[in-house]
Amino acid sequence: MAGQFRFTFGPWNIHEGADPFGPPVRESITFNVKLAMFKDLGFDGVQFHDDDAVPNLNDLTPAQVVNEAGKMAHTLRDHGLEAEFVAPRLWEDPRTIDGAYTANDPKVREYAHDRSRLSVDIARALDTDLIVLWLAREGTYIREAKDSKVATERLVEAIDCMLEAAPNIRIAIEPKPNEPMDHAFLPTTGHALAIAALTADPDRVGVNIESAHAILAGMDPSDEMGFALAFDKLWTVHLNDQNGLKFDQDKSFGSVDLRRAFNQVRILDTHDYGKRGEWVGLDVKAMRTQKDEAATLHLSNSREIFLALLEVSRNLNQDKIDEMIAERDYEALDRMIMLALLGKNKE
Ligand code: GLO
Ligand code: MG
Repeated sequence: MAGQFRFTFGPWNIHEGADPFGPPVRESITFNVKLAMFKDLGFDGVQFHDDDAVPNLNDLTPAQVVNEAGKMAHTLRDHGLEAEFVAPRLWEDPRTIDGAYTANDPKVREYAHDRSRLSVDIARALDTDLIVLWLAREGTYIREAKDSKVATERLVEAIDCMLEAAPNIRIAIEPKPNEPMDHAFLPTTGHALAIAALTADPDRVGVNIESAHAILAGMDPSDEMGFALAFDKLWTVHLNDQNGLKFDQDKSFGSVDLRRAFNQVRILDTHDYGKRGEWVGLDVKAMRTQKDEAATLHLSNSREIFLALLEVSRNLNQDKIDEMIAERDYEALDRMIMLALLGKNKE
C-alpha cells in the first residue's frame, strides 16, 4: 500500500546552516547538484521559489523569464523530476522590507503584482498549476503601521491579479502567525479559507498547511488538515515539526512529537490525500550542527518516518477502535495508540 504518496521538498531545505546569530556552518551546494540528489533521497518532485527556477529574474524581461523557466523544465525532465509549485519570493527584495502586497507604498504593491504574474508564467512553463503564497512580510511589527481591513483587501487584490493572469492557476495560501513579522494577516487555515471567499474565483484558492506554522498558532496540525480537507482545499502540505512556541524550527517530521506526526499522516491517509495528484511536501531544515555529509538526512529521515507512521496507522484494528469509541473507552484507545507507536501493537 505504501508508495501511494509522492514526496517533494524545496532547494532551500538543503541549507548552509546560517542563522541570525552566526555564520554558515556548511558549504553552499549549487542548485544543479541539489537536483541530482532528489531521486536518491526518495523524492520525485521539486518545490520552487520563482527565483530558484529563474535566478535574477528582476533583471530579465518577461520573455527572458519564460525562456529561462522553459530551460529549467528541460533540466527537471532530465532528472526525472516534476515541479510541484512555484512561490513568489517577495521577502528578499529591498523594496519589500515592509511588506509586498500590503505595503503602504503603491509602487511596492505594483512591483509585487508584477512579480507574482511572472511567478504564474514560470509555473506554466514548469507545467504546474499551483502557486504557493507564504505571505512572509504581510503583517506588522506595530499595530498602527497598517490598517488590517485595507491589508485584507490588498491581499484579495493580489490573489485576484494572479487568478486573472491564467485561467487554470490555483493558489495555495501557506498561513503562518508570526516570523518574520510580529503579527501576520493570515495566521491560520481558517483565515486562508475565509479570504478565498472574497476573491474573484474562490474555487481556485486553497491552502498549504505547514505543521510548524499550525503549532505556532496554537493549533493541532492534523485538525487544521481535516478542516481544509472538509472544504476540499488541502492542495499541499509542508510537513515538519516544532518544539513549542519559538522561532520557526522546521525540524524533521515527527522529531518532537511522534503522535502529532502520526495524526497528520492518519488524517491524510484516511481521506485519500494524494489520490488526485497532491504531493506530500516537506519543509524541513538540517540541524545547524550537522556536518556537510549528513546535511540531507533530515529529508530522507522525514520521508521514512512518514511511511513508518503510515504503516502504523494502516495496521491498527479499526473495528477495535470503533468499539472503544462507542464505549467511550478512551484510556484503552490511548494505550493502543501509544503501544502501536512503540511498535508493540498486539491487536
Ligand atoms: C517559512 C515558510 C517557507 C515557505 C517557502 C515556500 O516559514 O515555511 O519555507 O514554505 O518559502 O513559499
Ligand atoms: Mg513552509
